[in-house]
Amino acid sequence: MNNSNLEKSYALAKERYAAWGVDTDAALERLLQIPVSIHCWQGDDVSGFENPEAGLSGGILATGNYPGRARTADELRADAAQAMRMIPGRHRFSIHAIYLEPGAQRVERDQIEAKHFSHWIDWAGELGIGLDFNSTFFSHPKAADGFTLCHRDPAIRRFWIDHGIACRKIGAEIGKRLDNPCVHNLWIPDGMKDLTIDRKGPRELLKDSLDQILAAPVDRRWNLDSVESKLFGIGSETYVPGSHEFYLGYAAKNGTLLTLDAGHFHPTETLTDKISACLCFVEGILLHVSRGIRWDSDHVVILNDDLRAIAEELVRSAYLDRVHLGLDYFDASINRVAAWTIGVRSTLRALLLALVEPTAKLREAEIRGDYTARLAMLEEIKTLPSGAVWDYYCFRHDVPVGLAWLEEVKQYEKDVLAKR
Ligand code: RNT
Ligand code: ZN
Repeated sequence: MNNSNLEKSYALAKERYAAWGVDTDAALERLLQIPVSIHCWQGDDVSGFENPEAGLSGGILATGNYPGRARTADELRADAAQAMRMIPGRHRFSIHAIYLEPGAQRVERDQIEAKHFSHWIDWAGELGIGLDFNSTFFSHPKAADGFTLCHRDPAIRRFWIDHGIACRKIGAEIGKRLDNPCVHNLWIPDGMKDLTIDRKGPRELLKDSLDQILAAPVDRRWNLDSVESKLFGIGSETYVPGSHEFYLGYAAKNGTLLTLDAGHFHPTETLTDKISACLCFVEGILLHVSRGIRWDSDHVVILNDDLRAIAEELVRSAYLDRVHLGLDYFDASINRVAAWTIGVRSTLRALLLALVEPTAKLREAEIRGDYTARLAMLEEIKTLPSGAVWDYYCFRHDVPVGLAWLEEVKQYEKDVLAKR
């Protein structure tokens, strides 16, 4: 589509929305202010650079063998930058502790420091984006038996506590150096495959481990800790000490953020209804937007009802200042740069749809008790010309409009990925 058609389509769309009392210009300005934390691990199937041959453990799984996986931090940064060139707006990037660049010497996870991530910090600084951090409690010999912070062996538990402390310090240093607070997420794979006798013991150990991690003096202005629950994992089907109740209680009591991952609940449970419930008791939430198919399969996020409902909840309830929006999926069966692009663009489109919703009208109908009008309007607005608004947004922010981005990815695949 040429530029003048894009602008004409937008002008018509703007008029249609105005008739519903919606200001699309204001919606687009708001959208530009919302950062999405893009997860690094889509780019290399959660391998990292500590010991990429070690293989992914912890009951999470990247399936597929599409060529072109990033094998070095430079490759990963180049791929992510390519994806960001196709995503409107300025976002954040989320790295894991195993994405360190220690140089010639191997550095153990309880010894890592911000200097091992200095390339990442410099890169983020150059791009003018914030960085988020994740401690890595998996893909390591000391996690091989399925326990880390809940380990009964005090030496192993100590090792992982020290890892958590090291990561919080790194988070604070990242935040300070970028002048942009870093969200540090903590997820552990601990759990039992089969019938479990002692459900209490590992939870008490986990609570004590977390208390020790949080007791380390770390500047809360620059590092925001968040704890992530899970219902089950592969190999921890029967019992996971870090369950939702556990972490909801922990976060509420200790003032941390709470991470809600879309794939970490029973398949009929959605994040949408948890956000307002949890925010009555915790200061803030980190979302791991993901898409589980039958299990926590971490498929690429798409613009489906679940994603739309999350975005609607954030916008309708004005939670965007208390919710950090992050992505968590990894698909190795398609072009990885495309996987990033699709997921982030879909997330932004979901936010846009929520921002151009005539929420005031819907709310009035609900308060009046006119549920007929509420349902009728909700159906009617589904086909308002939001596509024209989105295209205009991409055009205005110098990223490919429509499927044009795919051509760029194909070219990048030919020029860069295929040569790996
Ligand atoms: C695992 C958790 C966790 C990881 C990433 C790699 O089930 O969702 O967030 O996916 O940290
Ligand atoms: Zn997650």
